[in-house]
Amino acid sequence: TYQAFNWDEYLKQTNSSPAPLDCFKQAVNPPQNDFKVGMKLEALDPRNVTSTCIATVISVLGPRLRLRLDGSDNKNDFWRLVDSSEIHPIGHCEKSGGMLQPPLGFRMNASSWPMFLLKTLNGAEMAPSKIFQSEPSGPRTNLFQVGQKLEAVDKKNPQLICCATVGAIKQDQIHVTFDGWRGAFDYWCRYDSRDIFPVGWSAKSGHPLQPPGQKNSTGSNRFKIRTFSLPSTTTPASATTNNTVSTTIDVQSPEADTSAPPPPPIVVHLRKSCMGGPLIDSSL
Ligand code: MLZ
Repeated sequence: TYQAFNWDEYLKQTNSSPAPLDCFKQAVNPPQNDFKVGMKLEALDPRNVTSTCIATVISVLGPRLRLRLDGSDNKNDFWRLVDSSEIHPIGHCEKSGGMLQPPLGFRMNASSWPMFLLKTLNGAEMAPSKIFQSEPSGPRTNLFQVGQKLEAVDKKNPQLICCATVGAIKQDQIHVTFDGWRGAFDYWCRYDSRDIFPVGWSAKSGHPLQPPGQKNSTGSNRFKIRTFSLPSTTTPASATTNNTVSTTIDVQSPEADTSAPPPPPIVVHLRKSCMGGPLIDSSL
């Protein structure tokens, strides 16, 4: 069975406190999710928030929906809470005097939009209004304090909610830092962002939670994780092409018998677009 991350133990280990509930613009009890895959609704285009588009539910995860704008490609899916103010039942836009728009990057000629809209809505399963929930009001000011723990969406992997810490505060913004990931995923957001949640929210809502990443070397982990950095283009040892970087790495482990000759270095070739995973610090 799925073992939820143990926040209590982690808070003790890290001698830290969770950010209190009233810091967040989130319902105290996570909203129920009655949306089903395939249902259609209206959503603001995340890449062009002045336009309302038709979206389809691609998947559901706890109180969140993975959405794709009709007429868009499958590379621009986005996630919304079921109590987001950015989603509405079909008909909402027109009722409020607006017009449904093609998504940014509409796959077809703009002139085919009216016909596309008719076809995409014809016979579609429309999400009923009763399953939409109103957005919670949220705090009037930034109540966060540096060092407090929280759960936060990893914007680079937006299906993930991860263990995080408030790293800094500046007026209405907080710096969300991801525990054990050396800064590669950190971001600034407003205190009332819908992408941050109180400790325990995932467990309560049936959403998976990503535990902290593995900090390098010093910990008492059974396996010492060794990280290495991608070479910069000026590193003489590296070969660089349009798409890949290559570098040599010494593979002697910290526990190795130093009287024995070191093993030969290994060469790795990495596609530049590849994040590389936790062993490669691509931020350096
Ligand atoms: N597979 C990815 C996930 C990283 C998730 C980090 N979240 C803060 C990686 O290993 O790079």
